[in-house]
Amino acid sequence: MRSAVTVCLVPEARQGPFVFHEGLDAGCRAAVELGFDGVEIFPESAAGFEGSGLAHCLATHGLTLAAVGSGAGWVKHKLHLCHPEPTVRAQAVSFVGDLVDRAGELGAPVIVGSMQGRSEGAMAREQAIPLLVEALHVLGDRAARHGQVLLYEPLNRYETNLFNRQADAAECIKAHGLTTVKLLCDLFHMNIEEADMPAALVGCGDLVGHVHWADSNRRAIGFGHTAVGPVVAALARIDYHGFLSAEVFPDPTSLTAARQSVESFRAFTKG
Ligand code: LER
Ligand code: MN
Repeated sequence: MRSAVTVCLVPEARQGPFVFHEGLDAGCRAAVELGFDGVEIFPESAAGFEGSGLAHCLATHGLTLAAVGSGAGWVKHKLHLCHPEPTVRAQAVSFVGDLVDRAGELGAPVIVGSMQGRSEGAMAREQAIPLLVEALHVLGDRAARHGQVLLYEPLNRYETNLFNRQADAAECIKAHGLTTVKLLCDLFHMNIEEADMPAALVGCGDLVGHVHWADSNRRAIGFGHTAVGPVVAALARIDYHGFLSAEVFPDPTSLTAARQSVESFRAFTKG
């Protein structure tokens, strides 16, 4: 397993669960100094991302791009994939799709987390799920053109009413032949929704494509009360070799959260 840390490039997400907020170069430099293997970037859009000098920055620092978040489409533009308005849904697919292409060129997968949206108003959940599935097909196929998967992230009940538990999302992925989609298992969301986090991970098996390395209170692992040993043992049991990516609040500071994240990564993975 490999370690990663989040770098947020979106000022509107300053209060969000991301470790570094001081720009790409500062985030990459800190990640390297602390010994992370990779960074997970939360960019404003594909366009901003393209001009950000990310490829150069990664090469300079010898870092891997672990994944790219697409949530700015929601945070900045209120787009999502299950919106009642077809034009807004199309804009959401286009926003994520452009990121899939840019991230794909850099060898990384894109995350559909907040951009999945939720069913509300006249949009019943039974209508929203097929819209989500259709979008995952389109975006997953686009990722596959770059040799990547698309990462779908079940969120806790306060953020979506589409899929909250890993097993339900896995069932949907299998039932609809979404072969280019894998799960992002965020330990913060799982702590809220799963009865047994290790069992949930084992149940997903090779559908686990990425992990958000966050404690029960969304602080760095070790600053909350999740029993992480059995979680990491479950990941080892399913032969997970992907990233444990720290998507946590910069609490008490970015540096302390980052250091705690990488130290807990080493302690639990013996990495
Ligand atoms: C949102 O709560 C989250 O976990 C993010 O990774 C979604 O983009
Ligand atoms: Mn997450």
